[in-house]
Amino acid sequence: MLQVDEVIRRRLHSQVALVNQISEYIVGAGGKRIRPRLVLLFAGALGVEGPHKHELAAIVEFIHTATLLHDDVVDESSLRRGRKTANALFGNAASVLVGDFLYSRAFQMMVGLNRLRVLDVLADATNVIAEGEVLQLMNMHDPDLSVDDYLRVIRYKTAKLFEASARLGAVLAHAAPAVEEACATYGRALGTAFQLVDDLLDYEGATQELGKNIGDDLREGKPTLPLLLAMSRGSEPERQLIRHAIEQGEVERLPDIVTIVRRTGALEATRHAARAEAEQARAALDLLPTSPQRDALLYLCVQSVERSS
Ligand code: GRG
Repeated sequence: MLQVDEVIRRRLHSQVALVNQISEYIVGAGGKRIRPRLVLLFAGALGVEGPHKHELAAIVEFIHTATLLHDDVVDESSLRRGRKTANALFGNAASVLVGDFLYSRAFQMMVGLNRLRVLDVLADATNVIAEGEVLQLMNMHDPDLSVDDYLRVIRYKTAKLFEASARLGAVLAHAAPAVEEACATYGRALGTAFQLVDDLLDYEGATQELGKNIGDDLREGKPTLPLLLAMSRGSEPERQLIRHAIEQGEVERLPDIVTIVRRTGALEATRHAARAEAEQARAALDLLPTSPQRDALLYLCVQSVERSS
């Protein structure tokens, strides 16, 4: 990961001062770096040597960072990674445009790898991520969203980049198709678990620990699984309160809604769904030879679900 950091620093550079300022601001805030870790761990588990894996890991982190910059504009978020968001500090236009810079820099770097398959995987993944965001936009303020439609959004907007990161480790290793699919399955399931937990932490977490504001999802009228489950388990007045809050994007009654979500066991049920996904991810690793990297991937299954930030 130190080598990935070095690639990130080197490749962030631009002749344009504001590009450097904003990209260093968001990248400098850190982040968990899970997606690049997946590239390195799968590549390492399958015996890949050399610098290409560090370049590829930096590429997925750039794409991830571009999506965060765009997402915070779309969601009008003010806190990310424990700091003011780039849009809050530099404005929406600068944030979107520096997101574009990072996104296109990632594609420049992909071309440098000279592997059409890498371009293929990431062109598809980024297209699906964008579709996921549009689907989510269409679902806003809809308290009647089905659980299946909710799951589709999180598979597109979050799990797809996890899947691509894991798959690319196998692509670099020229792995057999069955092994590549097992890696992709791991990434998809882990990414789904990760987003389920992300959604529950919006009601369970503490702003300070999370580094972002709790209740943001409700403020935007996002019908996430904790709310969908609380509506199906709550009393009629509780259901009506949540319906109204989703429709209006209203956080005035957030404390009451948090109480309902907790009392109905919706958070525990969401974590349970995340554990089931993590179990699928774990099972996909059976096809990989034993190695320290495989052990780390097993550990990630637990950590992604039991995390509190
Ligand atoms: C630029 C390809 C492209 C698309 C733009 C706005 C948008 C379309 C996509 C947003 C997708 C998105 C932000 C999904 C949420 C994924 C998610 C869980 C982000 C948080 O990931 P962490 O917790 O973040 O890994 P850190 O800060 O740790 O890096």
